[in-house]
Amino acid sequence: MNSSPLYPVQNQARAAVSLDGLWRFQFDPKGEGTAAGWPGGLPAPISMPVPASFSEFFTTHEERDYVGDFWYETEFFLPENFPEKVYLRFGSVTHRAVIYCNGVEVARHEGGFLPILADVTDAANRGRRNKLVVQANNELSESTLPCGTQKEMPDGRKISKPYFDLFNYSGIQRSVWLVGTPKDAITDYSLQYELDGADALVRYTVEGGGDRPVQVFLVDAEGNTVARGEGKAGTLRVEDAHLWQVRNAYLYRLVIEAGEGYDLYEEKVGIRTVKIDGHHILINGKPVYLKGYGKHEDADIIGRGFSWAVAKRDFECMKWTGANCFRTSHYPYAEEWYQMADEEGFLIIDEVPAVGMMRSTRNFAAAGTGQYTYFFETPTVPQLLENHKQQVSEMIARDKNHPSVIAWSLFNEPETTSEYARRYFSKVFAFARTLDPQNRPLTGAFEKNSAPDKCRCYDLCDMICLNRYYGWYISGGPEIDEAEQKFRAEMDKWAAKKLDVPFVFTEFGTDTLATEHKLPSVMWSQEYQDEYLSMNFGVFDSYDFVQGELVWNFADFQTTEGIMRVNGNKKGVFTRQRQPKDAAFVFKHRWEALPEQYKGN
Ligand code: GCB
Repeated sequence: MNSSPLYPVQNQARAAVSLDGLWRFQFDPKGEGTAAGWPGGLPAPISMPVPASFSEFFTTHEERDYVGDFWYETEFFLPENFPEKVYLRFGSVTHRAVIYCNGVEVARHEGGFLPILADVTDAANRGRRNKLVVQANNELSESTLPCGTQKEMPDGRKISKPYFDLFNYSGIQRSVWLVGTPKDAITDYSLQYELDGADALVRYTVEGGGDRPVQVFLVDAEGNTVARGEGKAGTLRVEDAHLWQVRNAYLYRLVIEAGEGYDLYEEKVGIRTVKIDGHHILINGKPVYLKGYGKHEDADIIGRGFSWAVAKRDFECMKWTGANCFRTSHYPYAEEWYQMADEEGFLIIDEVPAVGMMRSTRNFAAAGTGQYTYFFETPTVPQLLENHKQQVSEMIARDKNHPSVIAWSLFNEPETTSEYARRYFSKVFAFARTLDPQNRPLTGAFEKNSAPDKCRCYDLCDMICLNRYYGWYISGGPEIDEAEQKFRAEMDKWAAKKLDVPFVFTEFGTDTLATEHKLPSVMWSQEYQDEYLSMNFGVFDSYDFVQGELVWNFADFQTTEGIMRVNGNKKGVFTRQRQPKDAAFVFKHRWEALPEQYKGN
């Protein structure tokens, strides 16, 4: 049960109490908290909102850019009549955590973007207030995901040196729940779909519930039970099934009961199939062209903290441009994003935090030089592989039942040109292939050195995702015609390989300041962003095997400081405040006009 991936629900058998709110917080730069007894309570805490990244609240460099151990603390009341098993569930703690309840260690977890479940049935006291303390740490290394390092400054202070282009936001960035379940709770379920004429077959398996009889009900949007199954595995036939369609979602409610009301779990599910067929991505047997964004969880003040309000605005902006898809670059997002995508009929390429697998502070810069950094040749690799596999398995366990998830991205821009990389990723892919009951396509995003004649890993993928910046990092501004020639030369090489798989552009874009206009255009102006886009569209439209375009990025976002970043990455189609740049209108115009099954025949 400690690893149940199920999202908390509240019903007659279960309790779910939100612990979000104002917690207490303390930095521990010398890492002395554990020895000093902090698991039992923090000596000099300040207040800290949960969920949120801690960085954006502070007014000093030392606090905003803090690297090392830091602690959170709160209390929770556990009612006498709470269900028998009691858990704390953190949507995530970035990047690693040890959880203490009343001074007793109840869980530890590596990885900052997936849930932590801590069994506190024994450690927590009923009818009393209980102390909850979290020791967190946000250091980066080459054996954990995402990859990076830190630098020690002359005064002993550490600063973060990510090998990736996003600010190393940390903290309790997602919701925390106190969860109660019966002792033999339902711990997991999986679904597989097959269409049979107008009907759908829904194969299910259920875990947990002890020896109690299990019943499964599928309830339609009007509340009618349309199918019922008995036992921990079975097949439901849904007559005249109402399919979950792209940007036209229909959700049923799956209700699982163990014993006579002993445990009850329910969640919204969508009936749809996903398949790759040659160059096409098929949803319910019909080709779909992916239109949308690489995103980040990133906003003013809350940093990478989850906010329903920000998510709502983002979906409204994405829908307004006619998008149908986004990639959770470069880490699994808060679960609520997937719930909203399920409701809105959005497609998600779900990505593990395998970013920075190239030795460079910001891998886009290394990509420019083309220098080999021996990343997969070092002694840290076995540990990194273990962590990578762990996060792939936790991500697929968490997200497998969302109809919105159509593919798993197992990396972003690693160094893929060596035999070492091939060996490494062969293991990651072989492992991932054993995990998803729906066998969704596996992919990863390749940067420009993963060229058709150099990459050793592209054939591991069911769908090839390319991040390309011809006209920005390569031959930008007045050289844009040359950029197009180089771009087409690369695409011709891919075409010559006659690979029978879809290609999707998971990144392309230009940094653009929302304040800059210039005629004729210059790089960084809104006019240049538009010209760059129309050159890119021309290339995409020339190759049938290109089956999607996810622009980088949905919105401007925070990064580490550097000469190529103006208070962050400005490749947003929207500003960080989610207002449109001119490019948003360009996308709206194009995507609304593209036929639903563009390049589908
Ligand atoms: C990339 C990375 C992404 C960066 C982007 C950029 O290739 O995947 O994380 O933010 O380029 O803007 O340079």
